[in-house]
Amino acid sequence: MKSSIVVASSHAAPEAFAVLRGFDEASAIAHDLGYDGVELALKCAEEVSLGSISRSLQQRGLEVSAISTGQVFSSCNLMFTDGDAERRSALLKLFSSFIDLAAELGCPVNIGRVRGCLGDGDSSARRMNAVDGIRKALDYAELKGVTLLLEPVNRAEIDFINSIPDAMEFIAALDRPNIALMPDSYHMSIEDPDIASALTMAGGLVRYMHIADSNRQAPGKGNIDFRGLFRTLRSIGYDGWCTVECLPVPDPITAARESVDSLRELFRC
Ligand code: LER
Ligand code: MN
Repeated sequence: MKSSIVVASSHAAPEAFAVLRGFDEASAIAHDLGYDGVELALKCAEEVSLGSISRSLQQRGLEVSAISTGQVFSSCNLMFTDGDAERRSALLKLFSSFIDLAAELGCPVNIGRVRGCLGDGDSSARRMNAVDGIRKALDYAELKGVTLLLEPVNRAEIDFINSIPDAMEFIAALDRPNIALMPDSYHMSIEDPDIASALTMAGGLVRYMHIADSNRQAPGKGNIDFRGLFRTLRSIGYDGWCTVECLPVPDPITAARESVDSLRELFRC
């Protein structure tokens, strides 16, 4: 397995859920702490320049594990369920540029909160908007050789696709080959009553992991049984990225250091 950490621009709001901020400084810290890669949390693809980010990472021997897109929801208020066709097409345009960047960097793109909310009343039209929009994004991504990763997110943040079974059902409805699952241990600790059996049920659909403890702090600071979780990951043949997405407490560098120290031990256990 490989370790990665979420990084965002120095202007990113707390809702970006990035541990480190400022792409170049963050890459230097990730490298010094011994991470294998960074996840770029972006509001739009233009936040980074392909040339300079590639140089900055290559110099340090780091990979980009994924592009994540939560700020498109939390800062730009765009979402696939939106009832407004113009806003949906603005989102698709923005997503296409993430896919172009991901094709260059050789990484997947996440769909977290950006799938959107359903709200009250009849939700079938909003759900269908999400199916249609995400299928269009998947078709474009397939042309570019990119995989999209659907992340279940707990009900306090979004009212649509909260648990592993919700995400598996939605992935089946999408009926496309280039979509897989990005479980987040923090969200699972809220929504999936038994983390081990949910991961076992998902099996080969699991292609990426977000790691934070039950209080969204570094692994080991809450009450998730991470040894059990990693045993389960190995039992389903998972050998991919484990990306730290914890709160930057007591400060970003301490959180990043404690997390990678835990991951190193968990990779061995
Ligand atoms: C949000 O809680 C989260 O976990 C992100 O990775 C998805 O937007
Ligand atoms: Mn996450």
